[in-house]
Amino acid sequence: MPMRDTSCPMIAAIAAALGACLLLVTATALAQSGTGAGATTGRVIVMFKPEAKVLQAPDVPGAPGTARARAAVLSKRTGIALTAGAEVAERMQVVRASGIASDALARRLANDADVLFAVPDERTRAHAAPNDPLFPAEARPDGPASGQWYLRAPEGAVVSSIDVERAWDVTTGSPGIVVAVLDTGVRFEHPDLRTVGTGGNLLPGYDMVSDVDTANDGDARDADAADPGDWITQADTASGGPLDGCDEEPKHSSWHGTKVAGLIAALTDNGIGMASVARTVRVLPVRVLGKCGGFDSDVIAGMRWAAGLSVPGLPANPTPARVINMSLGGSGRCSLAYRTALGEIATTGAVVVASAGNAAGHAVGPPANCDGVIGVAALRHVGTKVGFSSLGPEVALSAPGGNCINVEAGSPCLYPILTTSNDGATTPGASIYTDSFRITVGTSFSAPIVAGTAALMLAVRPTLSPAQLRSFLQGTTRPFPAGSEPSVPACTPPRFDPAGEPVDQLECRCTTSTCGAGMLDAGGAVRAAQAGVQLVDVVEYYHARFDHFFLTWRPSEIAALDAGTVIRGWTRSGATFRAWATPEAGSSPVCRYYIPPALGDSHFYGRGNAECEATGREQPGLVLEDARFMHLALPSAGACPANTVPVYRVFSNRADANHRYTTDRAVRDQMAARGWLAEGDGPDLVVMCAPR
Ligand SMILES: [Ca+2]
Ligand SMILES: [Ca+2]
Ligand SMILES: [Ca+2]
Repeated sequence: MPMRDTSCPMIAAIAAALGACLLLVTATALAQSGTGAGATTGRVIVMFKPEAKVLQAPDVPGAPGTARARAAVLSKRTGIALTAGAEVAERMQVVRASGIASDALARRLANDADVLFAVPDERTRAHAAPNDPLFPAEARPDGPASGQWYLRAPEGAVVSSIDVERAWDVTTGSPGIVVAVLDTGVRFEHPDLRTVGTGGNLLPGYDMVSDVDTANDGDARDADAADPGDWITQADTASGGPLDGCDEEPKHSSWHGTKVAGLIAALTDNGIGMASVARTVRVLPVRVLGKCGGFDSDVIAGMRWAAGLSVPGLPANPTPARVINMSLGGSGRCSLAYRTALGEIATTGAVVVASAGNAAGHAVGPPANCDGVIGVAALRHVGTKVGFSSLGPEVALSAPGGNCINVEAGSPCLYPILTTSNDGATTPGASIYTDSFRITVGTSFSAPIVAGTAALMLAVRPTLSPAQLRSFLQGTTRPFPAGSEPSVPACTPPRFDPAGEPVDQLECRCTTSTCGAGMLDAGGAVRAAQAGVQLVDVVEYYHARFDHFFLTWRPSEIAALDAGTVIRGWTRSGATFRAWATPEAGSSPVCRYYIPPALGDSHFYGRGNAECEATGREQPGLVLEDARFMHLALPSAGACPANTVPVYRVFSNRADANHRYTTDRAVRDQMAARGWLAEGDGPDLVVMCAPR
């Protein structure tokens, strides 16, 4: 621990024993915590180091049992009367003490050489369901009585629901994560959406529709992404009309983008309307569709702009998206234009989610069939493929898409995807929610459920790459139900009749070659993201009086050093680099040794098992604090692997035995000019390699 670097040198002159030094530091910590109230009971979860001596503690008189024996040993060492609580894991247990608050007790125990960490044992509570009235199942005038069934936990016959409340136990999103919605634009005034400036989740976005007749807002591209309506009249599509050649019947405005945006980030737990998947993330509306849809060129320009790439003639996107939702598509193969754009977008780290299409079991079209895009097919509430959904090997996974149950005309749709909308038949009217009579079904609404989940995953771990997102989403899906309804056939890959026309496949039992890896499990996906690859920032501290450097990424150590109350004199040098907190492919553990006062009173970070073991063997006086303090890559003949940067190490060459680690070659050379010795391999003397 760094405190030995500071407090102990002064003590070391007086008290030869390291133990005395530790005792004094911890006593100081207790005094400063100021928690002596008699009624207080501290509860702390303690994790012991694998090599902890206390693990060998024999049963002590009056304290039989492993946990009690360990608590008794810790009591003796710390001078605090500890009682053992529940065991949590092999090396993890609860200890309690009266007269000290949990956080103060945790700080004291964390100083013990045997303790890997000690954290307050906080009281936890079940998350209440959000208070949005449309979320729960209940009878209501326009239905659906099933409410937002697709977000809740699977129950009874409803098996495809995504169980988002388990994800919300981990995160309710982050305003730092932006999801682009490439669609018809949005209605900014919807009370469950609203602009960021008025307390909502909608960013300004952009209107990318370049054809004025399609745009329906009187001009070509502009900065207003509001949806003016996409209704079509007979006159529009008549021969010689403005939309001649549009293969669509007259129709009312769809408010499609408003519906998609609500599923991702409608305001949640605000007492009105609906809940959304990703609750607090931002939606970037990029308008690419208007009357009769849109053109690939505007969609591709919109994708590129959304990801933060430059589009000629347009201002830069100030809020690049990490997730791009495209509830749209065409037919045929993924064009070279799409492939080129997707290749560029991949370099930005943005992930693209697209709906499989509503072609009744025909093949998936672009962009969902493009490499790297997460294509989403639609499920009925019972977990079968819903009739309208396209299918095929390009589908990554499936999510609810809404289904009505075969009901008579005029009777309510039972399982629609309820979301935000507008009641205007042509131009915008009042803000509404879709319901059992104004229904919302389609793969268009499966994709944003997946996109919202990806946004939650990024809120937990912003460093996730598109490949990792896909892997975690697919790897945590729930299997498709086997199905006991003999009238429902198994899905097959897209089929064609003798004339080469595609054959419809309506409701069918999903397989992994037709509906992707399985049914989205939002809770599982977010938990996987939380547990997965963990990059941490390693912060360098400097102590001017000792001319010592120290590194740590541990939040508790950073907090203590920054606060400067218990451990005085350390300031951030301003330098940081990244490390993996968990082992990754190609990484090696970095151990942390404490060099006791007699040998220098400092810390040493050894690279890989080889150097760590050699250090322990050759210098038995050193204390191995953590065999896997962090993980970095090793250079090969001084060269670092791709996507890593060199870490240089210099040695003070003084009795204090201090080392400094830096990714800055100039800093390394400055230290060398001061007489510190550079250590490492290759012509450039590289010791380790840090992830970018
Ligand atoms: Ca316009
Ligand atoms: Ca506009
Ligand atoms: Ca709401």
